[in-house]
Amino acid sequence: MNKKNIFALLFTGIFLTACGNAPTNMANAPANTGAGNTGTAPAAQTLTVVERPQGVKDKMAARGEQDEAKPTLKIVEPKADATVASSMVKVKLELSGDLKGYKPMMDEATHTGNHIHVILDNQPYEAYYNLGQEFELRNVADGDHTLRVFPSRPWHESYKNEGAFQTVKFKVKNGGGDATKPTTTKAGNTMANAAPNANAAAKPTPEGKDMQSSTGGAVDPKKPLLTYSRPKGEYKGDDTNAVMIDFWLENAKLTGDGGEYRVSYSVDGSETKFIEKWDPIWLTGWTAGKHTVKLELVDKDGKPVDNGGYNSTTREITITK
Ligand SMILES: [Cu+2]
Repeated sequence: MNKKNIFALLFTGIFLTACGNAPTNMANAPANTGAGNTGTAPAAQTLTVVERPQGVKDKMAARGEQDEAKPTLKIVEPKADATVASSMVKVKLELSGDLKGYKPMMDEATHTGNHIHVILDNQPYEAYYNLGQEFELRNVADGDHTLRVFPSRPWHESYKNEGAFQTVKFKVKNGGGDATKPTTTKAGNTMANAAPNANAAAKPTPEGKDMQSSTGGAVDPKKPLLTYSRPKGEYKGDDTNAVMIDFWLENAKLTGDGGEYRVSYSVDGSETKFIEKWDPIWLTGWTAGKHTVKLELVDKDGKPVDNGGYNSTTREITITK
């Protein structure tokens, strides 16, 4: 087990402790009897799988055939097995395939649009909109790294066609990156930067993000690989009604698709459930507060299938009602 897994387990443990008063009061207890609970621990919740929300169906209909596109990506930079002598790693992608009008681009009015999910190591993805300009992974720690990319829709559902998902390994050496010292060389994340500024318009600041300190797992790209994509971050308003679980699968077919694997999910450490077809699912019934979502690739018998630690991932999300 690597450090990341240990951390995830520890984190889950802390979370459970925080929401149960007695050791026997597990997160899937029928009622939250913890009258003394204070702070941000969420109330007991019952999650239910619901069909694709009407709002998403409407968006799909409005997009026409674009939703049937088969976008493919190529990672131009960093090159596979490259050594980068900088903590700022530029990602350059080429999009092709049967696009049917699919084009990553942020709509400045709604701050949504088609985009690429960019994942360094097993960190949460970053959204990348303008492929005409490189995406900057900033403050990347020295060491071996894994990059994963795949195209996504405005509501963050990934395209799942062959060639959509790409991955490379690379190394940062003498990059000077240090997680305790945020980089000062560039402006921050431009995704929220919609300010009409003459200079910015002439040469927009590249999209990018200060990365957490991490290194790549010992991933075998030929073995079954589960990539956690959604849910992520904070959900507000209508977005809290149904939260999508979405992931990418490489070299693994689920039982419902004629294969031998399943994806298990567990929210807040409660009962493990299984996804048997490679499609997103939507869960309703979320209570306000922080929640953990764990996705894991398992075999027919429910046993975890490891690949460099990436096939079991736990993320924290926040539901704001
Ligand atoms: Cu997204």
